[in-house]
Amino acid sequence: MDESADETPLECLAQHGFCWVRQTLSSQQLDLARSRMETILTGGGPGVLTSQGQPYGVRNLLELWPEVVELLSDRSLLELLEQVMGPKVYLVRALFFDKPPAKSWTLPWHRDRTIAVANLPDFDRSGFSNPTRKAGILHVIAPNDLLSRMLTLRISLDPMREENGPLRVLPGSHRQQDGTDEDLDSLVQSSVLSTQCEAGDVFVMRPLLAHSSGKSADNTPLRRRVIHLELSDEDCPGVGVDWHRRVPIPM
Ligand SMILES: O=C(O)CCC(=O)C(=O)O
Repeated sequence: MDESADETPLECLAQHGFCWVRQTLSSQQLDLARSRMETILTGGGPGVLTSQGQPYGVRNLLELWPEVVELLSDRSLLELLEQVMGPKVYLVRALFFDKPPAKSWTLPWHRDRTIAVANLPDFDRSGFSNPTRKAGILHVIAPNDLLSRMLTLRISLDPMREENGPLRVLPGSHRQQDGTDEDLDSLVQSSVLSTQCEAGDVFVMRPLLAHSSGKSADNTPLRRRVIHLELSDEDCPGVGVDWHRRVPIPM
């Protein structure tokens, strides 16, 4: 299920719902990403998430830093994207998460089902549901057939260890996509995988892979910064619906 197993990244993604592409960022790209994120976090404004005055995330990163797409330049990563999605791939939403050492947070088991859209679909006929606004941007729950073809890339800007609140996943759960998030609690048995990586590694996952987020240890000095990029090969998410943002990935 990781590089030690006898599986290619492509096989791992199909079978388990995720794979790793290691060391995709140069040290200059890492420095740039960390410094851009610091400027955005300290600048505040719509989309910057705070808890007790401490910024810990950004919702609308594509508005604030559309050039984030330029971080996707590693050949093996782009080849994998092309193998999975074809020659035309769009970045359709970008988020950022930090876990500041003294202000860690957790998330329960869930699948990512919301996408950012420019206009409301015809809910009666389209398979979309639950419109909400997040940081002023329209979001809807998307149908499984769209979500199951999308990919999320999580670029780590710090090493991720057990002590700084790693992402946990249920391998293979992207194939049981009809269950509710409540059902996931019963699936959480011995199969939970706690992910670990170095700065610059990219975790490639299907949005319907069940995942949760652990809490950092009380005394850790480590932050845990992740740029989260959602990709689709669709020009628009459904008939009569447009993506809120759609940035082509230079392949
Ligand atoms: O970054 C994390 O640990 C979790 C984030 C998450 O669950 C999500 O993006 O849906």
